[in-house]
Amino acid sequence: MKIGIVGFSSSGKSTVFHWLTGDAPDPARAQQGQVGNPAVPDPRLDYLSSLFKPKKTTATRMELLDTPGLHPTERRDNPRRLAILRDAGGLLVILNGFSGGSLTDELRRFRDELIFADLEIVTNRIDKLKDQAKKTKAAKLRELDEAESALLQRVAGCLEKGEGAGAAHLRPDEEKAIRSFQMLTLKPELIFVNIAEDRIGKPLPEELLKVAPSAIQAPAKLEMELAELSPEDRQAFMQDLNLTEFSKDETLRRIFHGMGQIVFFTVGEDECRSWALPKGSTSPQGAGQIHTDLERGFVRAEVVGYDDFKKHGSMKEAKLHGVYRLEGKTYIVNDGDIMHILAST
Ligand SMILES: Nc1nc2c(ncn2[C@@H]2O[C@H](COP(=O)(O)OP(=O)(O)OP(=O)(O)O)[C@@H](O)[C@H]2O)c(=O)[nH]1
Ligand SMILES: [Mg+2]
Repeated sequence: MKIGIVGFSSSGKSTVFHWLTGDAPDPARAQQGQVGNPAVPDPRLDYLSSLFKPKKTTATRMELLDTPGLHPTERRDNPRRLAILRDAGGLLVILNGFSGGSLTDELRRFRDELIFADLEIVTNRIDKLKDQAKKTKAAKLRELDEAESALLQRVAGCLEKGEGAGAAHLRPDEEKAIRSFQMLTLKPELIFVNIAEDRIGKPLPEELLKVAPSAIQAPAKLEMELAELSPEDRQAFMQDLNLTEFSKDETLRRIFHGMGQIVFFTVGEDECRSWALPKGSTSPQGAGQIHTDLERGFVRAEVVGYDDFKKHGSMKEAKLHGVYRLEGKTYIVNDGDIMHILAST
């Protein structure tokens, strides 16, 4: 899944990108967006790997896209800048927590930019449909255009009120009908506050948590500098700064799950591996992540939850205690499931 790192200019997007991916931002690629692919660290995969001792352990990766910042005052160009996010699966919004401005205000202004960009797309389409209506003679086609137009008017109404398209409470079929517009305000969003050192260990302001309950924070610049030190020096610095845990792994996990993704595992002597899957997916869709043939020929999945497996310590014990089970096509995969797909290919 591609996750866009977004925000106003100089909020620290490239610093966060550098920290999380280990790739230095390349000015030559700043305008079209730079891509990095960090693995999603998971202690559960480490445990499985220590047990099965496979030849290879592979963690699922996510795709982070560093994007050019939005201009806070000259807003006319912002929809064009946001266009590179249209095919992203989610947004990681970076707020500047080191310059002393109001975070809530910054987030509100940023969301307004997304709304504005979506509104531009929707109104352009409505205008086009109006033009088309004048020319279209076939009644059936006109009906279709009118239905689309009515739906878009509803969405535009929300956007004009300063709400995201989600406020239109679209039915699944309606959401499908407007999917091709790749609306920014419908994408999963996670707020990351890039804090200064003096905010370490302090909670985020209540006011911000009211509008972004799952917001996370980290001192990205400091964390990045620490990552470049030797382990001993790092330990000493972290003690001085009251930093208890190196938060990169945790941050990557929060981003991954914040985008509505879960992982399931496959295990064996050859390979232990984590796979990404959108929350709510069925077992054949999970199989499809491994190979399209496995989705097409899906018969059943053998499934055991990670916690159940760990409690019993082996597949054999898990089977004896009835927690290792067979599931069919309608099974909804849980985060941490260990799966073995049975397929006819
Ligand atoms: N003090 C402090 N400075 C930071 C922090 N994060 C970033 N900066 C500085 O802020 C400036 C902008 O950081 P970038 O990471 O380039 O910001 P950006 O959002 O990528 O900026 P644009 O791509 O131009 O929109 C740089 O000079 C950074 O060194 C931080 O946590 N604390
Ligand atoms: Mg940048």
